Amino acid sequence: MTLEDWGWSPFFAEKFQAWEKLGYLPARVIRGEKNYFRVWSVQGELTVRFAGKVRHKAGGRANLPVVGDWVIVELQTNQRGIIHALLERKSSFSRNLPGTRKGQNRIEQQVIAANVDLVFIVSGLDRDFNLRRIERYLTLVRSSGAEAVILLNKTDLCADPEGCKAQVEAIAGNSPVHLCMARNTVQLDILFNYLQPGETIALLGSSGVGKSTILNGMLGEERQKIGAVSEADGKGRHTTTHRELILFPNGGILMDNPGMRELHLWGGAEDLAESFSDIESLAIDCKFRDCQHKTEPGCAVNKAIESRILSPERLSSYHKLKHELLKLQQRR
Ligand SMILES: Nc1nc2c(ncn2[C@@H]2O[C@H](COP(=O)(O)OP(=O)(O)OP(=O)(O)O)[C@@H](O)[C@H]2O)c(=O)[nH]1
Ligand SMILES: [Mg+2]
Ligand SMILES: [Zn+2]
Repeated sequence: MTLEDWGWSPFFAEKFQAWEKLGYLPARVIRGEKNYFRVWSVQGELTVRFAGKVRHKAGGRANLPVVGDWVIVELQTNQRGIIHALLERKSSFSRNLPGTRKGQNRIEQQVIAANVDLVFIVSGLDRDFNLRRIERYLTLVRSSGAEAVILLNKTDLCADPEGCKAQVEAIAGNSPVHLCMARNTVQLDILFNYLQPGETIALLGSSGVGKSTILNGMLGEERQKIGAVSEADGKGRHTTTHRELILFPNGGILMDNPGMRELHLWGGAEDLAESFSDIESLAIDCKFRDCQHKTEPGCAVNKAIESRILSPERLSSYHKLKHELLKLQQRR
């Protein structure tokens, strides 16, 4: 195994130069535990902690290492080490972690993962199927700089998979959409086209959609634990609890992720330009430059709804996400 297998590239090598003289090693975070990380370096797998000053200097959670990051490690004995710094990220995706502190609503950026090239957005064709959620994921992924591929899994539980696929294609822009039944691994063959040496693909989606089943199917071994979905509400039980990078023997890296309960966007309203490019290009013909596509006269977007070119649900999803992003922008 080489660093390149794990995604090392000239981008990181350049940032690393300053540290090389100190005798430190670059390493990729492959799994995060509560108080330590598992990383991969040329010395193999290591267990590392970070130096107190790293936490101190970070000045916020967004600057602390997450799975996928490249870190600077000082090697100790027994495959242990200390993280001294985080190398600049090529890309990262974040969500807003809303919460309250002392009764005040607060916002906090949570970096979910770093240096991801491509995301498989996985959706189940059972009760999980929800176009609006897919739009939300697409906005998240596009704002991170990664590419998206949509996987509609569990075709065996759906009466009309092709019909669902067509609905998703209508909102997916340039992202490819594939149908699969993960338990039948032959159906996963097409996914190998996306696996490239040194490139990282993250599996994202709600709990129970089959992310870990897809990973195991592609790998050909029961690497990740699989959990049944609840009979009562069709939801998963959060079987995967850790993000983890898994290297494929013939090259390529897959990141399994826990199912996300809530997905609040982190970014700006401009992040909708790609995930809602259909609406944004219709808007060019609105009478008013600052048309909000609500009740304004001469609104080309609402006209598209009347002529059934655009669905009203998609427009209200656009309004909702835009509102969420604008509110976030104001509060930052
Ligand atoms: N019927 C059917 N079930 C599937 C398919 N793929 C996965 N499953 C089942 O769906 C359930 C959830 O699968 P997991 O792979 O654990 O789901 P996950 O997305 O990793 O879930 P979390 O780890 O909780 O986020 C398991 O019972 C799988 O056997 C499929 O194509 N068809
Ligand atoms: Mg899982
Ligand atoms: Zn308009």
